Amino acid sequence: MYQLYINPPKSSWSLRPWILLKILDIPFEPKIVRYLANINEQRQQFSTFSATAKIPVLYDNELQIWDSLAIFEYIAEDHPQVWPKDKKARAWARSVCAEMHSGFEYLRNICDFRPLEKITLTEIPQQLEDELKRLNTIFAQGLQQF
Ligand SMILES: N[C@@H](CCC(=O)N[C@@H](CS)C(=O)NCC(=O)O)C(=O)O
Repeated sequence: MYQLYINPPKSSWSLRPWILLKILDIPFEPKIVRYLANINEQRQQFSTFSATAKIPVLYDNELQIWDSLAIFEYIAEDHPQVWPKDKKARAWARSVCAEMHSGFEYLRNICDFRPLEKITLTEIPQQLEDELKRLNTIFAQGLQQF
């Protein structure tokens, strides 16, 4: 069975493969890890199971996959329902995932992932506004096309 190292309430990166496995009903063992106040200690601890000392990390027996998008692709090899069947829809889905994976810097930094807290912004910089618009476009396009 897969093992997935995650910190669910604190890490949006962790939630991505967790949601995927849950939605597709793929059995896995969650390995819950916690952030430490001392980042050096945390990295030392995380490096015992993660090549980058970051999470999420998936294990398939002794094989380690240490990046969320790589985890999706690895799971897709045995579970083709991860990506849409239709080639065009698949290309769109992959583009959106890659865009989210490597972009949205302002959203990520300004709207830090803290689902249990309310964050009040005193201003919305133009770059954040642009990223939010882009996000809305992606959702609208996806819903309309597929
Ligand atoms: N590109 C990586 C990013 C992983 C990442 O940044 N994880 C954060 C969790 S939110 C982390 O472990 N940070 C700890 C650190 O930076 O030392 C992925 O997609 O898995």
